[in-house]
Amino acid sequence: MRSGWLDGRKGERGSDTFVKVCWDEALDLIAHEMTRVREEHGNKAIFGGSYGWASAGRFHHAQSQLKRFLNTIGGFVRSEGNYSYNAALVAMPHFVGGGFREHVVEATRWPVIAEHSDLVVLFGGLAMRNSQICDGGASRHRLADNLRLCAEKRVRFVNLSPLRTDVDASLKAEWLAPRPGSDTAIMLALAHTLVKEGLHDQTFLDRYTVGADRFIRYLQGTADDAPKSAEWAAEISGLEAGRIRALAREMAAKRTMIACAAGLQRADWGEQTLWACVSLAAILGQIGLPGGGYTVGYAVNAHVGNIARPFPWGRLPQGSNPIPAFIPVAMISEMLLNPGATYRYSGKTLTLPDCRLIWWAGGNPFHHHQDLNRLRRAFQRPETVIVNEINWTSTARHADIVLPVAAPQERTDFGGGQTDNILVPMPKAIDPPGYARTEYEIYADLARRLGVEQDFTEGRDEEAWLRRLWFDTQKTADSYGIPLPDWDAFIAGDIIELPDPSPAQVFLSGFRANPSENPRPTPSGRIELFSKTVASFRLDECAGHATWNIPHDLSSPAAKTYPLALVSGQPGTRLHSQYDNGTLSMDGKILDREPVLINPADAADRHVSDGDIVEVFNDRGRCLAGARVTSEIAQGAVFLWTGAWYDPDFDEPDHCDRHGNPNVLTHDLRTSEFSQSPAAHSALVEIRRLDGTPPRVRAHEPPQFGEHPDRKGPLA
Ligand SMILES: Nc1nc2c(c(=O)[nH]1)N[C@H]1C(S)=C(S)[C@@H](COP(=O)(O)OP(=O)(O)OC[C@H]3O[C@@H](n4cnc5c(=O)[nH]c(N)nc54)[C@H](O)[C@@H]3O)O[C@H]1N2
Ligand SMILES: Nc1nc2c(c(=O)[nH]1)N[C@H]1C(S)=C(S)[C@@H](COP(=O)(O)OP(=O)(O)OC[C@H]3O[C@@H](n4cnc5c(=O)[nH]c(N)nc54)[C@H](O)[C@@H]3O)O[C@H]1N2
Ligand SMILES: [Mo]
Repeated sequence: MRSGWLDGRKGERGSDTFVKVCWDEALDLIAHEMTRVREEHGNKAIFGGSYGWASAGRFHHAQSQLKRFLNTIGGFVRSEGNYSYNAALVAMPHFVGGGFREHVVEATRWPVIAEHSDLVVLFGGLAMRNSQICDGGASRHRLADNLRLCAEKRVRFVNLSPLRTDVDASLKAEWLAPRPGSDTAIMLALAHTLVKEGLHDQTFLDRYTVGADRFIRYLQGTADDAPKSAEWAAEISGLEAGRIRALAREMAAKRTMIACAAGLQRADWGEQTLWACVSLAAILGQIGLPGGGYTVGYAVNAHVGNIARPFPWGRLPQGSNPIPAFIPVAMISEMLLNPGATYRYSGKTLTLPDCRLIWWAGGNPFHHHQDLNRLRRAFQRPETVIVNEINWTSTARHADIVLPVAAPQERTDFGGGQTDNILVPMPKAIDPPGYARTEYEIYADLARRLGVEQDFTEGRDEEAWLRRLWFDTQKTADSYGIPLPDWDAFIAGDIIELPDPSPAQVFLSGFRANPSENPRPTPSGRIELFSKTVASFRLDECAGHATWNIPHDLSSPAAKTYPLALVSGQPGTRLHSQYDNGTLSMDGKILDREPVLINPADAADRHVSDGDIVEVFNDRGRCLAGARVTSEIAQGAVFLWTGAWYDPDFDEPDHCDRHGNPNVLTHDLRTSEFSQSPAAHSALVEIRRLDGTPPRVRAHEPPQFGEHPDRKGPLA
């Protein structure tokens, strides 16, 4: 427990000392505090959004356990969406219709691309490092094999990305490096060229879309006198106009797949990039054809375009949440700093809830959220912060109560990735070390103190729950004609591989074959290049069709002071911040700092050499990182991986992060009022060589426990 919380001191989260207390005392205090908050403010003052990836396992999944517990005591304020593709979740239903998660699951398979595509145009590359994982588990890595098929068939790849290595070398992709954040302009210019040269597919537009005329008028610049021509986009992106025009012609002449990385919508006006991508694909007219059309999110995990889950796995019932209040997931700082304020989201005007108690399990907001210095200020506001962790992360450091919980190796469970076809027995390998307990046990004990034990446990211990979840899985499998062994045989045995339900899937082929029988779930039943619904939102920066806007940092006066575009993608050596303290991640660091990739020309301008420690900074914050000078990164851009544990130096006025977490530099303005999504990829920075000895990185050090005069009881 944080010493200051026990003494009623606020304002010191992140820098305070901790004391050890025994489980009984901790749970008594939590029960007392939860009762107080609920009596004084109601359950609507408890925030249990608790975003994060946690670990694999169908039963012990951290968020599911927390949400079930909080629902048992009357509900909580939740969060909606994710950090991965939130703009797509909110915006794409308006112009393509349907949930975005299904889009990813229904993506055209790579073997189909190998067979039918001539050209794959990759906006944001196809990062092999990102395809190592999936939520809930990735059992086999299939992308490399599937790309080998593409190489054998001589499919041509064009990689538009700040990083050459965003595409596997075996594909021999042509590398174009537009300025980060300029993709929407390039997509619009490709569409403009197609229309101008009569290469667009009017039959497709007439049959499958609405609003093409409005969009085409925007492309032609009828209203704003700014044709979205190749020259116009060349100015914005730094690509040559001739190259953009030639690419448009090539796309029209060949069977072309347009692939947009999810990362591109994690940026200012990310919704517009998606809409521009869909609109460009519609104008090209190949949507629904084998190897043609578009996909958003290849390489967002191991499975997109590679495999799917044959049927849904059993899951822990979470109960129901009677509290209607929620926040879009990336509005966490906004909520804590401005309770009661109104904001726009998906066409609605909503109010930020007033949360007094935060409980976080299975996520690391002090890694994942943008503008960490702002998040630090926001985290001083609530009355109590509880964090369950298996590691002493920066989020644990910012809590009042840290509950040490069992890791996946320390509990029995079974694994099944959200989009995987393999079920994995996960028998416990060792007992939880130290005083750690499973989250289920903790909530069950707390539920007893709050008088709802039976509601939470339903009379089951962990093993009884596992048998029940496996039984549910078996029953569903049965209805698909797939026999599964019983629990005892499964947990003692090997993984179970199930058949791929849709190996030759082509995205939107049903819609193309018969649009009246398979209409899109949009108001018109078609793909909407102009949406009356979105136009009715009256957003300044979106007139109801894909629109180009200048990113915030670029249009600010500080753009001259901070000329380098910061890209902060996912790390190849870990999952986000998980196991940053492990050897694989540590081996990739430079003098214990996260590497920042910088082009030789940019490095020379700043007298930076490979291996130097540098300061990366802007008006929002500063961090230290290790310079990796490489021509794999475009000039004008720098790449700092996410996930180095945030390590603020409180002796420095700007709380410089000693370790290299990009989120001290990113902004928290979000994509736009359309979807309020995280916009991590839109930040400008400057870099200078650090003179003098860099301070020691302390992020991975365990806590130093202080003495607390009132708490000398034995640990139990
Ligand atoms: N700048 C920038 N920021 C980004 C992104 C970006 O592109 N750029 N990407 C964003 C994206 S897409 C995402 S998804 C987020 C990821 O953000 P997070 O999902 O928050 O990141 P993780 O490091 O996976 O955090 C999971 C935490 O859960 C803990 N944990 C693991 N298992 C358990 C368990 O069983 N119980 C409990 N209680 N805890 C457990 C781990 O120790 C770890 O601290 O980051 C986002 N942040
Ligand atoms: N090893 C590993 N794999 C992971 C994760 C991890 O932490 N570790 N995290 C997983 C998660 S939760 C997610 S959501 C996915 C994310 O998957 P993505 O969203 O696809 O990944 P990012 O790394 O954010 O971005 C992909 C690439 O886009 C490029 N890019 C960035 N900005 C721009 C731009 O403005 N224009 C263009 N053209 N390109 C740009 C970058 O070079 C980057 O490599 O990855 C998943 N895979
Ligand atoms: Mo993500």
